[in-house]
Amino acid sequence: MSENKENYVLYQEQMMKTYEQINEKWKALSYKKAIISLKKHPAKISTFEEAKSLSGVGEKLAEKIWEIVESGKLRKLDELSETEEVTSLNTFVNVWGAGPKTAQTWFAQGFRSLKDLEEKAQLTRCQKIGLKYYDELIERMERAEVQKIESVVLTEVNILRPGCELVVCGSYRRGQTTCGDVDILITHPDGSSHVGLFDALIGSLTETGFLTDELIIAHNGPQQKYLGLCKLPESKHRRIDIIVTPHNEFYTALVYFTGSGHFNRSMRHMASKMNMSLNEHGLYTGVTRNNGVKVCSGSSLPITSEESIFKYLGVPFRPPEERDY
Ligand code: DCP
Ligand code: MG
Ligand code: MN
Repeated sequence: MSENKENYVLYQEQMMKTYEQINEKWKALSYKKAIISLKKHPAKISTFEEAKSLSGVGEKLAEKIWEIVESGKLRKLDELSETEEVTSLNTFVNVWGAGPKTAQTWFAQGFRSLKDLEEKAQLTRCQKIGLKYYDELIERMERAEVQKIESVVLTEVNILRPGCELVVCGSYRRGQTTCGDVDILITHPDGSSHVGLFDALIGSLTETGFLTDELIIAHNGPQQKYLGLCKLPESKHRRIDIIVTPHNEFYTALVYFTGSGHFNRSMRHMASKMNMSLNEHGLYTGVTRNNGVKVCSGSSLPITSEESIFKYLGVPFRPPEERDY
């Protein structure tokens, strides 16, 4: 498999995603098969026959691959992207609280625009918030703004519980130049002083008007999670996620919350191959699975740093900036 993806692989991937989006499962699947063959193929496609000879690639797909090789474009993809269905679905999935399924349902109900949703759709409480701030939330923010938001939260944490540790995770920690939201992880190194902090913190940050809209508050084992919106006086509404964790789960929570999602999946996959299991709460050994289903949850390993997680998994340490895929 080559490192640089050929154009024809990229375009075929876009075709697959577009067909998935509009629920054309069979078409999506045929692209998926072709992509697998193309990736396995050792050489660049240089003739139409070569494309056609690949397993899973029939006449029609071969023509598309050949069109991309020859012209660098795929008209069908451009056509599809301009359809009302694809443009509506792309708009709808960006409403916070709506996924691909909801977007498809809205389209099937005849809705085409945000105005349609506002006037006619049955929206959940979260989706209403998502719609209200649609234009603001679609924008990513600069790192400098993330830092300002961090300092507002840190100041409050220091007032409520001096000695807490606070880390901004997510795309910010991975070094991206812009961030979709602010992901804040908080713990207290003494192992117990985090108790009660979550409610107090969310309470006072809401009272000051910094937190403007609550989306979800979740209890995830001993970790507490706030998903909502915040706003600096000079700026737009931004998405913020705050997790408070006991210190014994801090490093696994840190790896989880730093991501990327793809990186997390590959770490979990490596763990499962070693009869271990990794999640935001811990790393467990001696895990037994039956057809991928956990039968015995194993025992949790002592984790004292991010490095120790990599070590147990037998993989070289990767700093956050190298976890961006
Ligand atoms: N995460 C995960 N699985 C999920 C959701 C999140 O593993 N279903 C982890 C990995 C993410 C991290 O949490 O990197 C933060 O989630 P975000 O949705 O905030 O994603 P990012 O911060 O990576 O990107 P963005 O800049 O879009 O916020
Ligand atoms: Mg984020
Ligand atoms: Mn987030």
